[in-house]
Amino acid sequence: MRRPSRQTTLSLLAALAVAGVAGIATTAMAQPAEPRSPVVSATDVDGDALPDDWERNGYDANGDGIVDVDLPAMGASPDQKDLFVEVDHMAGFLGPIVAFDRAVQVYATAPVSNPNGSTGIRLHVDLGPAGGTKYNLGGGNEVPYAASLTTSQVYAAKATHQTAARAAVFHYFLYMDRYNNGCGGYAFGVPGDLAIVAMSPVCTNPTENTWTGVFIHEFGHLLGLHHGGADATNFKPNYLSVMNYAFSNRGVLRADGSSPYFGYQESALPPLSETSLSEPRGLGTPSADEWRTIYECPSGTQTTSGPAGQPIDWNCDGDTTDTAAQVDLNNDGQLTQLNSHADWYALRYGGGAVGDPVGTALRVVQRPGAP
Ligand SMILES: [Ca+2]
Ligand SMILES: [Ca+2]
Ligand SMILES: [Ca+2]
Ligand SMILES: [Ca+2]
Ligand SMILES: [Zn+2]
Repeated sequence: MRRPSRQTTLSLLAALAVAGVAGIATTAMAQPAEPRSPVVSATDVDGDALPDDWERNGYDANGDGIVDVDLPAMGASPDQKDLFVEVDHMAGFLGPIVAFDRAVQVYATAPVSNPNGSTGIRLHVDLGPAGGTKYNLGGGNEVPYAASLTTSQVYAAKATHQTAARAAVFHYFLYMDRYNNGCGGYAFGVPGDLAIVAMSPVCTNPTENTWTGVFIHEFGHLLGLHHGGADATNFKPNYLSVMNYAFSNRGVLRADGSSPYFGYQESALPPLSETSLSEPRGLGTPSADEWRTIYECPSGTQTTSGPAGQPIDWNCDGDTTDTAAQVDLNNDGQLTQLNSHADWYALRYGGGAVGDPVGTALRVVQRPGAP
């Protein structure tokens, strides 16, 4: 249902990633249900899916008294949210380290609160030796080069290059040349523990923003976010998140023109009804004035608004006074209600094997009232 004009406004990366979306569902359905009995409970005060015991004493995967993954030595604590990511790469495909600096900053400034009274999520990046002193937690490594990997080869790479004990703690990214002969980012599971970034010069020319956006976008999938937050509806103008393809490569646009935001949306904005749009309302709340949004005119032209709490010319007729405009703002061929989402408070930290001890089926439980 996409008009040709849409494709011309998308970067190649995003266009290719569209193809990946269907694959995510297919992949997820193809996975057998995880065996989860007997279920053992462990407390997780900070709600990051890593049991307090691991964060306090380290994780001893086989119970031999030797810590296999020393979480506290790597900076974790049981009273603040921690996210661990192991990043392996093919030579030449890791991208700029500054993209990881920017990601660390985005999570550090997340609005989520912690039991220790702080806000923010500590992102611990393990690139191995490629990360120098800053991002080397001893697990990241270079993997053998291959021009393109299939899905089963990606799963095999994780199994080969990440230890089982670490898989209970670290999400896993593989930076590689091409995936199924294409480029883009791809998350295997929403939520999940495995994603790839395939930025081959054969089919894309990523900027620092692209490298930053693709990592945070794919990590968002691993943390349970879809392209519309809780739903898969893409390009919603009231969804100001790097999960939205309108912002995944360029970031969410700030009204004052300063650097775009490569993160997730904090508060849900009011819904937009595409059958009866009020232009004077804009995005319906003064807090939206901090941002500009992107929507599609009836002509098929992608348009950027002014401060989005102000009136917006949804039907692109030159005024901002229409009170019942009908416009397919996200160009999905339907007039529906578009719902926003409070991303940061909905993150699921325990995707895939993260938080589950090797060979057992521990289910982490949060204390009542834990964030
Ligand atoms: Ca924890
Ligand atoms: Ca923690
Ligand atoms: Ca108008
Ligand atoms: Ca629509
Ligand atoms: Zn995506």
